[in-house]
Amino acid sequence: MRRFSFTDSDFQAAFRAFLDERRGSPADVDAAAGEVLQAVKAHGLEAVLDYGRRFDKVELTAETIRVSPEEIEQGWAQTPAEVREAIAFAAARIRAYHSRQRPADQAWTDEAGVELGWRWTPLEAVGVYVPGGRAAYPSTVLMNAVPAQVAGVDRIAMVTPPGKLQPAVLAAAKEAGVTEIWRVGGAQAVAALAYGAGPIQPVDKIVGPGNAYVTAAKRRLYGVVGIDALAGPSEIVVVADKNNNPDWIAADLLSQAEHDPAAQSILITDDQSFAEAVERAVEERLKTLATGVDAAASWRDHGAVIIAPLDESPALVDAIAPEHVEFATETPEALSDRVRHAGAIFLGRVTPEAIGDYVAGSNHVLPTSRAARFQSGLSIYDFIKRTSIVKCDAASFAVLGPHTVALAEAEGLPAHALSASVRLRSDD
Ligand code: HSO
Ligand code: ZN
Repeated sequence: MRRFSFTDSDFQAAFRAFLDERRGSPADVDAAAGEVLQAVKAHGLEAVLDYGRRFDKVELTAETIRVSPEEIEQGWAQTPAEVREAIAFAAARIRAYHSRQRPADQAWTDEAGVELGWRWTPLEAVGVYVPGGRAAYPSTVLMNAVPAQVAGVDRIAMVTPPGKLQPAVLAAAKEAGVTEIWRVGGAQAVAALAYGAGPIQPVDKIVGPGNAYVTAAKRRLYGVVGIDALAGPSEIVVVADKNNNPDWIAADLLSQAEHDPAAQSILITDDQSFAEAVERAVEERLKTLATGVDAAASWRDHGAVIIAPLDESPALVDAIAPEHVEFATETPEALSDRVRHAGAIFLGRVTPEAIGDYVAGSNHVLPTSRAARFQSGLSIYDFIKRTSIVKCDAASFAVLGPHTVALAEAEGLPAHALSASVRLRSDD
């Protein structure tokens, strides 16, 4: 953990250097992902099954690679009732929040008499990557699949690494109405979704977080398919005054640190002794946290405490452009309204970021690694697209046609000019 003080003469440079430090992702991942993509493109299902054998130590076939409807039902049945209830509660809230994002089509006639507008249509087929192991989060299934469903996507195909499927992940899939689930992970899963492989039909866009190989594969396949943002390690900034319980703030910092040793948690406060109390509380909690090893590594290597006037916090947050920021102060909006670059903002002392991870209804797939400067969190806009619509009549074409001819000739494109001029002439 690094300590910074806003009043230090070298603060700006030191803080910038800290933000520029790389987190995670070894360099050779990209080439390895590229090889996997080539193999799946060339050999389809055979390559996918072969990677399953080599990387995941499983023997699958064209039949067993798909999770059966009975298994999904079993997962639901094996999930404790209170978890099932929470999944249903979260799904309903995510559905409600994202339903409000649905934009209207537009149609109007402008002053030249041209009929103009646009129409939104859903994507046909979307793949959702769900990581295996500890990061197999039922909440992530909901955060990806529910907005796709709200958008009206026809087919949602989920992929997840082979091995014991967590019942709660299957329960979340069932709640979200996902019935197509494939046992394939890593870059080969992304390739199978993009190119198709045996029974796995290709999709139009791939969303969902994954490890460095999955992210590298998505980056490479952009263009063959659409992708969502490139997921990086989780981040949180907590802006807190001294009237907070240090233990609560410590828990918030740890809530993102526990995701990944490369995660980043930053406290901004104006009170030195409060900062020290939070640091002590973090150390205390780390002693017993089941995820303590990862959380401690994240806090040690990438954590920071910044002592600064709270009035400076919006500018500091903008410089960090974090995935999440909490304002645990008396009048949080006074500061948060001045923030421009953040994936999600959590206001007040009783709105921990974890609420947003699960049940607020807002999406927890958010821009990381300073992408909040140019990107929003996952929404229904990731699953719809806009088609523009234009209609001229003879009168409005007479207004637009000559300008089209002029620009086409200026661009040296005579056929363009012709397709306007023939119509202008035929009208006289
Ligand atoms: N905070 C994570 C999402 C998540 N949290 C899933 C818990 N489960 C995104 O940065
Ligand atoms: Zn989280």
